[in-house]
Amino acid sequence: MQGAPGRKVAVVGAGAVGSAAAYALTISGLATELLLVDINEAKAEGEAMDLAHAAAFIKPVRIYAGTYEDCRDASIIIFTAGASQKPGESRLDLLHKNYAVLKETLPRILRGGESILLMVSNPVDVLTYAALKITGLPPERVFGSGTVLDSSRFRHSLSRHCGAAPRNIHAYVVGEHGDSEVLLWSIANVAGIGIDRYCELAGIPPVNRREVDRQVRNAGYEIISRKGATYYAVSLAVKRICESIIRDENTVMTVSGLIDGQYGIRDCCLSLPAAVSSKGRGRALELPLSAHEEEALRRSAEILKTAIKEINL
Ligand code: 6V0
Repeated sequence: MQGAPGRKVAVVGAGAVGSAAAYALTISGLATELLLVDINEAKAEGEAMDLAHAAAFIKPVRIYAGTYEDCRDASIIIFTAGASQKPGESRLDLLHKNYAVLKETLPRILRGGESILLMVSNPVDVLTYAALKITGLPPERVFGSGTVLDSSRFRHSLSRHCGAAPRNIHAYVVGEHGDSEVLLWSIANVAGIGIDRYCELAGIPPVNRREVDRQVRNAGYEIISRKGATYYAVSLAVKRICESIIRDENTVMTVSGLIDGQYGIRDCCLSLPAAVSSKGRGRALELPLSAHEEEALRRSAEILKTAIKEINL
């Protein structure tokens, strides 16, 4: 059975994140063909079988395990292969291991074609930059899940404090998906009303910014110290990005991609809000930030550029 054109999604790395993303995509009905690839072929096969056996409960989708080369005609390739953080490790600590995996596999996965490459493996910003250099693809077709997850964590915290639905909260985390990320308090709002004003109107105490910042920034570490890995929320972030691509939504999300001059930053990948459509990631939006936020964003970019230098691209 052949999938309808444009709806084949490949997941490289069938570990915790890759298989959870495949599960989210299976339930979503977005893909007509779902390919899983892992260096551990048995693992990819087992995951594919387990998902495919949901056939009677889901929309038609061909789910199977395959090779790197089978990815080439996919409309979206989700890259989740490589090492994950162990307790106490930062995302940047994974750089050398995961860059080696990327360098070895990407030339086999992509050869010309029209695929969009969605990077998830960490450190996602540096690996997105590396993937751009290795593939030579246009920047709109190579981007990372970036701080889409972190922005959701920010909205979750604000939602709980404000007693408002997360979808009524607009709040972005930008910069590195990692320790130097920047929570944009200056533009965070509930239904168009600034956070502090909203709390005043609702008769609730102001948000403890320092505490929310700490929770959002450390969320990954907190989960890893308890259960060893994080995969459910990120896999739904990945599914949401795929949805915006497949349905050509132009949903604005903080995906990570090449920055070409915004805030004076160039030649590195980091997250800023950008519209995601069937063409991929649109140009990053240059939002009005406070001086303090701009400075923190530039610092985050410097940290990422230093990491990029470490891998001699
Ligand atoms: P995991 O469960 O160890 O799975 C990784 C998988 O990659 C394993 O099944 C490996 O066999 C496979 N793999 C290793 N080398 C290769 C190769 N050369 N070719 C194909 N497959 C290979 O890790 P997990 O799934 O938890 O994490 C995967 C990556 O996602 C890590 O780098 C995490 O740090 C990263 N995450 C990124 C997040 C984000 O928001 N961007 C969030 C959580 C995790």
